[in-house]
Amino acid sequence: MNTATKLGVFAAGLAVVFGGAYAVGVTQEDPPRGQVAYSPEPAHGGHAHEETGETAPSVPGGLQISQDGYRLRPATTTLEPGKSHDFAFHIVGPDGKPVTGYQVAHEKKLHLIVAPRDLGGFQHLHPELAPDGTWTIPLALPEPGAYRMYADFAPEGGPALTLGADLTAPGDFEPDPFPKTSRTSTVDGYTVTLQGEMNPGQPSPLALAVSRDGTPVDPEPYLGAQGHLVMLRAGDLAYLHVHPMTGLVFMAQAPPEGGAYRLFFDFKHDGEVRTASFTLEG
Ligand SMILES: [Cu+2]
Repeated sequence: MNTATKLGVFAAGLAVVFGGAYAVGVTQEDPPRGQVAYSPEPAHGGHAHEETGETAPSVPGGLQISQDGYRLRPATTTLEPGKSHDFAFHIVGPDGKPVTGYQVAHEKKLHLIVAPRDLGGFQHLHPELAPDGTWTIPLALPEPGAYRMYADFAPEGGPALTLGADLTAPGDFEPDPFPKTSRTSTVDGYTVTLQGEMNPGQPSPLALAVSRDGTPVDPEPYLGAQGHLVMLRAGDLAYLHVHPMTGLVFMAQAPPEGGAYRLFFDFKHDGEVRTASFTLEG
């Protein structure tokens, strides 16, 4: 699909969702890392064959600990629950050495996401990079259980990748059931609603709205947009990329096979970042 077609699909999708109100005058924001603002293949590891119109089977991000010559190497994967640890990891490059040069995307060189495998929680962190390529961050796994960490980054001169690894907080735990479909989330007195459908295999515009005490709230700029949306798939915790479009509209791409997804929306207001969460199927 060429870019014009993609934009057409995007505009059509918005027209369906928003009754045409947004279909005119939508502009794409400057895409990070020089990629198109929306691409039908996963930005992380997918290989589209534009010249033939065929798309090879692609794997979403976050499912592999190594890919395209790069390997995620946590210094430890077992953390005592409920306690802050100085968590460290490396990204090892094709030369076998820790990567020290990274491209900036969404204002950071690397985004670290940590979520329990039942998706009943979410942390979005920005570790510090030492000159030798060591990433460090204080990290607490709140409760006993199995967790997934995601490193979302692009090395200088390399591909955008999301590598994933399991972390464990030892102890007895009861997994939470996967939350039912929900489009409204409340956090610290804020109500966040999500509009839009997850269309399998199609670019799916999703629009968020934030309010407090019934009054709309305009989130402050955060990570180069009006918020940051992450989508994790139920069942395997695939990390599915979502691109900011304009304002509080994001473009998600759900795999054609369908599935259930947990979405985590970070927004900033009164100087503090909060996370709203939703479940969508499609
Ligand atoms: Cu981040």
